[in-house]
Amino acid sequence: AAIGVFDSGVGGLTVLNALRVVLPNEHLVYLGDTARVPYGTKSAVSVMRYAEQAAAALHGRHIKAIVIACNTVSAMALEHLQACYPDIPVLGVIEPGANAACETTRSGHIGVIATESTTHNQAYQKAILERLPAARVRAQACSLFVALAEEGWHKGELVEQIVARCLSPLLDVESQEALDTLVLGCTHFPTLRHAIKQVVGDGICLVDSAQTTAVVVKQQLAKEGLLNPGSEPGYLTFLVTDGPERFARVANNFFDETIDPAA
Ligand code: DGN
Repeated sequence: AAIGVFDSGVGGLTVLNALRVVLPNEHLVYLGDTARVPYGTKSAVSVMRYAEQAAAALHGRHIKAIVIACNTVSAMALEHLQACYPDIPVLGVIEPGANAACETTRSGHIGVIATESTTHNQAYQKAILERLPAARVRAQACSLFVALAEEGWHKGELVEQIVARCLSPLLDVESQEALDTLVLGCTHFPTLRHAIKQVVGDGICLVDSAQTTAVVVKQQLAKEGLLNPGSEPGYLTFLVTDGPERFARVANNFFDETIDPAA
């Protein structure tokens, strides 16, 4: 059986990339809810309903696990989906990201950048403080990065200027302690990693929740005896709720393999 992966659109492809590297023999079915993206500015009630529908569509394909490859959905609907599907592992991106941040930080001063909904919901802040009660977490919504990433504006002077402007409330060291760790708490942000690193400098470690999630998925499948025993490369299936051509085109900015819009 395959692993079902879903996101509001193309962003979850950064998680899919990481899953391909860590689990090359697993079959993966990716669902992008392109008809309703972005989720990052929608209410919790709507995100919950969208998540239920996406998970039901994947579950109908007899998958063995669900990976919520979206920070906004993980923040709002992880527990709900786990309760809906107690028969299979349902994993999100927030806990692995929060864990990695706690392992990375030395000073305990952690920044989180995400969509408006994720920062407002405080899921990262809560998950980090549960593990590291002495941590000081500052979160900043950077919704503009989503548009930059989708347009393929990943680096260069102009992108760095925008990144610097958006991150300035987190980086202002006159009025607060300097951060030593910054969590990329939105699926789109790993594509801007280079520009973000240029702006924050060497003193701040970036934590990519896509990478850490893939490792946790592997550990969980191994624990439950669900890993594919074969050594053949796993197949990829893509499902979208709207605009397969646009999905395939924008996916080039996120995914290391080429997607055939007709497939
Ligand atoms: N996938 C969303 C997230 O990780 O929060 C970002 C895209 C969106 O829906 N705005």
